[in-house]
Amino acid sequence: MQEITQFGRRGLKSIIFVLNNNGYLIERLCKDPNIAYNDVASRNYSEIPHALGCQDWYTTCGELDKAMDVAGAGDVPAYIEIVTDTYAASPLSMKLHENITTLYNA
Ligand SMILES: Cc1ncc(C[n+]2csc(CCOP(=O)(O)OP(=O)(O)O)c2C)c(N)n1
Repeated sequence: MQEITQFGRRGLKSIIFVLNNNGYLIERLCKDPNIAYNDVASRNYSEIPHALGCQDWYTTCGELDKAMDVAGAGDVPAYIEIVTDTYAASPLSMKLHENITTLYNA
């Protein structure tokens, strides 16, 4: 997160994507997915660039197509939060989860 300060300080037109899945997905998949210690408290991620001194950044947790258009134009730095389902996982991650008993017993 500290690097965002440097991006702002140097005036770089960065594009940052934050994937917000509400917690530690890979840890969820290694045991009971519902264990509460893998939940992360809700944060106002889109306010982070401003809090870190970045001026005039485009920040959004809104509609993705519009965000991609703005970011693609390249005129301003962009900070785009993408909220996914808490349990949305790649096929490979799901294979790990499905075989967790075998892995732990190995
Ligand atoms: C400094 C540190 N603390 C704790 C861990 C243990 N750990 C491994 S993966 C993980 C969760 C990863 O969550 P995130 O980066 O949000 O990715 P996700 O699995 O949700 O896609 C944690 C806490 C670690 N690897 N490093």
